[in-house]
Amino acid sequence: MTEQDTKRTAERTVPKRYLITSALPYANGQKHIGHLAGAYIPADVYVRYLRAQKRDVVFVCGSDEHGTAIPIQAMKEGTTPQAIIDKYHVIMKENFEDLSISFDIYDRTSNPIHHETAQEFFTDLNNKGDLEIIESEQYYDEAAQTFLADRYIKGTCPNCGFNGAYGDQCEKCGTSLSPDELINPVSTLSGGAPVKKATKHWYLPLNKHEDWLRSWILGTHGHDWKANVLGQCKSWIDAGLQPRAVTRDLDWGVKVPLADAAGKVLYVWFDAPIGYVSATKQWALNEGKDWKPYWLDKETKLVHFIGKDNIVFHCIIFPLMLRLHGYIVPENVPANEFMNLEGDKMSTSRAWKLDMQDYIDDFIKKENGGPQLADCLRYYLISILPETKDSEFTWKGFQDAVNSELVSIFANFVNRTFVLMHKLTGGKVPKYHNDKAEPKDNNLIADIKTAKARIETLLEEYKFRDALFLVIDIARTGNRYMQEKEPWIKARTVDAHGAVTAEAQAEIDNCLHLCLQLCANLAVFINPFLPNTARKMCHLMKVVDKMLDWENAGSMKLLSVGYSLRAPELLFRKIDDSEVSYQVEKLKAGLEKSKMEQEKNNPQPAQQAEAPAPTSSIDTTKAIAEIQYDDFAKLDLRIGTITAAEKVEKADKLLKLSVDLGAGQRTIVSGIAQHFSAESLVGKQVIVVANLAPRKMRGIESQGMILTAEQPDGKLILVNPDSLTINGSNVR
Ligand code: B3M
Ligand code: ZN
Repeated sequence: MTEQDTKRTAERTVPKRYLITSALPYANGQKHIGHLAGAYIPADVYVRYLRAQKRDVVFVCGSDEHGTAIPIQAMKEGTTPQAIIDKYHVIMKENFEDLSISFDIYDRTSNPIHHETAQEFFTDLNNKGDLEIIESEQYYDEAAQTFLADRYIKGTCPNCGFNGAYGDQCEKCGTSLSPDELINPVSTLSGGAPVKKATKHWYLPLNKHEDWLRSWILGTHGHDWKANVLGQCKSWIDAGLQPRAVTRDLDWGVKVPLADAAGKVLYVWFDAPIGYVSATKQWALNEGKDWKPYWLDKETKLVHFIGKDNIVFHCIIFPLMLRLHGYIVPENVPANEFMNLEGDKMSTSRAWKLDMQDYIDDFIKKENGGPQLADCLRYYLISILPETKDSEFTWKGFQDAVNSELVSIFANFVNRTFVLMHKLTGGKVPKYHNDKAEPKDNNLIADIKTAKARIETLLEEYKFRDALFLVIDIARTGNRYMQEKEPWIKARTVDAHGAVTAEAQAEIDNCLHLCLQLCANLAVFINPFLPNTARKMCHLMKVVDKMLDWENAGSMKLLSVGYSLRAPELLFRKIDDSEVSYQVEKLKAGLEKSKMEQEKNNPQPAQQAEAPAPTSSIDTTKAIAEIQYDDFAKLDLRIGTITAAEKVEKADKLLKLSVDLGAGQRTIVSGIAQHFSAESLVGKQVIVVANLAPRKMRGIESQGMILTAEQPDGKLILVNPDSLTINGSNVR
C-alpha cells in the first residue's frame, strides 16, 4: 500500500447509512449489456461490498414506465401501453435476477405509491413558488385533437436527410433535435401536418439556481466526482441554464395534480427519478422499516449509478428538485461512459447489441450453464467497465477473459489446491508448522493482508476494474507460490518404508495450509464481483456464507486445522470457439435483418434510393495533395462551446460567435449565417481551429475558425463531438 492509499483509507469516514440507486430502465423493450455495464453491475458490486462490510444499505431500482417511449412501443407492437409495461417490467426484473443483481427492491413507476409521491413532490414545489408557468406554441394535431409530444412528430432530419427522424432525435445520425428543426413535420398519430397552438406548462427555473449548482458540483465535488461527470456538468452550466418544462401534454404518465391542468402529465424525467424515493417507500413498507432517514437525514450517503446519457438529470435537475423539496442530494454520481460492441456503438434500433435475455438464454439457461455463467459475464463486463472512457465488448475478449483469466488463473489455483489437499494431506486442512516457516510463506501472508486494504480503497472510490484485477492478481500470486513450493515434488522424499519424511510433510502441510487460507480469502474478495463463485467456494470449503463478511479478509485463520473439505469441482467451464463464432454470426444476421426492416418501414424518396451517381457538389474523389504528419500537427484543433451568436450588421453571410475554449473566450466571425440561425447555435459544441492567425472581417477581429461539413444539398452542418466534452479538449 502506498502512503497515499494509507492516507485515503484513514480519511474515509463511514456514513451512517447508504442509499444506492441504479437508473430505472424504460419498460419499452429488452435491455442490453451496455445498460447492464453502465448502471447495474457497478452498483451491485458496490452494494455487495457494503453489505459485506455490514453497513446499512438499501439498493433500489425499478422500471420506468412513463414517457412517450411506452405508448410508441405499444403502437409498434399493436397493443396497449399497459400491456407493454407489464411485459417488459417482468422481463427486466427476471433478467436482473438471473444476472445476480441484488436490488433490495425492483419496483415500478406505475405503482400507486409512485404516482402519489411524484404528485406530492410537484405540489410542494409548485406551492412554494419554485416552478414557473410559461406559455408557448407547440405542435398540435387537429385531427387527433391533441398536442404532440416530440416523439410523435416525424420528419426529415436537417442533419442527414433521413426522412424518419423524430422530433427529439434522428435515430439514423443520432443528432438530438427539437420538433422545430424537422423539415416537413408530420404527426405520427394522424399522418397529417401539425399546426402550432399555444399551451402552458410548468417549468423548473434552473437558471435561478446556477450559483448553487455551480458551487455544489464544481466546488464541493470538484475533486471527488469523476472527470467525465464534472466535464458534462460544467459544459451544461457554462452554456447557460434554462428553465426546463416539467409537464407535458400527454395522456400517459403521472397526472399533473391541478384542476387547470387537464390532459397534462408530469414529464417523465420529472417523475422517473422520484421513483427512487417511491421505491424506498415501498421497500420500507415491505420490510416494516422507516424510509424517511434515507432521504432526509444528512448522514445518509446517496449514490446514483447511471450511464453517461443520464448525467444532467442526475447531477443537475434531480439534485435541484431534491434540494427544493428539502431532501438530501447525492454524494456521488459515478456515471460510466458507453460500451461498444465488436467495433461499433451498441444500438437497439440497428440490433447491434447483446440483450441480457439473449445471454441468459444462450449461456445461463443452457444445459452446461447455470449461475457460473452469470459470473462469467459479470467478470468480463467488470474487467472492461467504461469507467473513464468508452470501452469495447468483443466475443473473443469474452472468451479470453473467461478461459485465460477466470479458468486458468482463478479456478486453476482453487482446483490445484483442492486436488493436492486430497492427495497429500488426507482431504483435510493441514497444520501450519511455525518453526518451518520460510520467507516465501511470510511474503504470501503479507500480500494477502495488504490486498485487503488496497481492494477496499479501490471499491470505496468506485474503481471496480482495478479492484477486480487485484483479486485476480492474488490468485496469480497463489499459483506462483505453489509453483515455487512444488509440494508434489516434496511428496517424493520418502523414508526406507516409502512414507513421506516428517520434514517433507511439514513443508507440504505449510504450503497447502496457506493455499487453503488463500482460497478462503479469495472467496471473500471475489464475493462482491462474482457472488455465485464465492458461494460455490463456500460450499467446497463447507463453510457458511457468513465467512464472506469483509472483516474476514486478510485473516489466515478462516479454515480450521483438521477440517475436512469437499472434493474439488471446477468453478468455471471454458468458452468454446464455436460459441464465439455462433454469437458473432448471430450479431451480423441481426444487423442485416434490422436493416431490411428499416428500409421496409422508412423507404427513402425514390431519387435518393436509386441515385448512385453523385448529384451533389461534394466530390470525395477530388482529393487535396498529400501532406506529412508534421503539416497536420501544426493545427491546434480544440473543442469549444458557442456561448453567444449574433448577425453581423450589413453582412448577410456572417455571424459573430463567442466560443468558450476552456482557457478563455474567443470571438470568431464565420460565414455561415445562411445555414444557421444565431439562436440555434448557442450551447452547441464545435471544433475550433484555435491557432489560425487573427483576421479582421467587417471591422471585427476573428480569432479562429469553426469546422463545418457540407451536405449533398449544399447545406452546412456543424462538426461536433458525439458527446459533451470539456471545452479546450484537444482534437487529433
Ligand atoms: N429511463 C432513461 C434510460 O433508461 C431513463 C432513466 C431514468 S433514471 C431515473 O436511459
Ligand atoms: Zn439525421
